[in-house]
Amino acid sequence: MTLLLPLLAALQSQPGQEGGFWFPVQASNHAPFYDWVFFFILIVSAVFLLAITVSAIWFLFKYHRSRAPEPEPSTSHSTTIEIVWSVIPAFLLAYMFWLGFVGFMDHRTPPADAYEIYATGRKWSWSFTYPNGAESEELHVPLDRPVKIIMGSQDVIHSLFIPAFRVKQDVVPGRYTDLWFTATMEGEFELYCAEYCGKDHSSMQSTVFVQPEGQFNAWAEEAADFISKLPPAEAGARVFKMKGCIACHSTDGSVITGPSFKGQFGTERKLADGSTVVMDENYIRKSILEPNSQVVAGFDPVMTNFQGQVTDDQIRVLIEYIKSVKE
Ligand code: HEC
Ligand SMILES: [Cu+2]
Repeated sequence: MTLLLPLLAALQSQPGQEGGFWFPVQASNHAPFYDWVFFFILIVSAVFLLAITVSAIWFLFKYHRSRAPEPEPSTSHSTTIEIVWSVIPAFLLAYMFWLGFVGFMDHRTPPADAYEIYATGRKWSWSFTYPNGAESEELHVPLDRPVKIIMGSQDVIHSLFIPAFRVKQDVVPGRYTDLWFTATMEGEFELYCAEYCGKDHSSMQSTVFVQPEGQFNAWAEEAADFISKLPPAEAGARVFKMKGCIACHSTDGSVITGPSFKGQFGTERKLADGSTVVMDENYIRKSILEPNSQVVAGFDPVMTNFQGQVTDDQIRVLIEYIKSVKE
């Protein structure tokens, strides 16, 4: 063990460092313990692998038939060796199980006073909702305070993964899952979807911002009522990003999964059922709340259903934003 500890320390990333040989920075309460368990199991396994392989190869030569053509029939066994090689690994395995069990229980049990944030996964973006009603497409959390993320999906299975915090949990439609952590380092960290969820899965990334509690609260306050503070079209641009419309609709004329909105307001379009309709306020509202009721010709009916996911105020500023993207 005394030999292993310096080796463990060298492989692990240390607090305040840019990350270790294999892992990113340890930026949450979970990270140091999980990394330690990982490397402990890895090194113990490597030691046994080496010992077993080397002795197997050595015995291959030592007991080759050419050297001992007539094996001693009296060769029996050694009780001492058998006990040693059963009891020591048994204790090691029990210890590994114990580490895993303690870590798992801790991982599954958020502190009762944790700050709660709702996360929504959908093709192909994230949305986070805070207790004061603020919403953002990036995750903002206070430093040194337990945070519980309660997660749901609007469509398929996603998975929320923050490598620097060592947390990952599936996000499943029709039920809530959760995870918790205490961010222990100020800064920006990467956040990914870790479950293949369709065409643009690889762009379903975001950022975690960790700020001291005061700064975090100021941010949350500002984010909660930007709709009443900004001009409608500007507020709409933020809602457009926040709700993930931007993953499927461009405003520069390029077609992604859905039509672009550049210069579209007030123009006519053909629907898949052969009828035509003018893009006005009611059409946009209906497109958001019942996307499959009027499918634009030439597109697949794959738009997320935003019924219950956007407020009237948000729809109002979205309409103003779509009006504002002209040629
Ligand atoms: C998963 C991809 C996806 C997302 C996310 C998405 N849409 Fe769509 N949207 C589509 C597709 C595909 C169509 C065309 C087919 C149809 O009409 O249903 C469409 C059609 C529309 C239309 C009609 C466009 C036209 O030219 O007639 C509007 C308006 C619209 N979406 C608004 C929104 C808004 C607002 C959001 C965000 C709240 C959003 N969409 C999010 C895929 C998406
Ligand atoms: Cu995803």
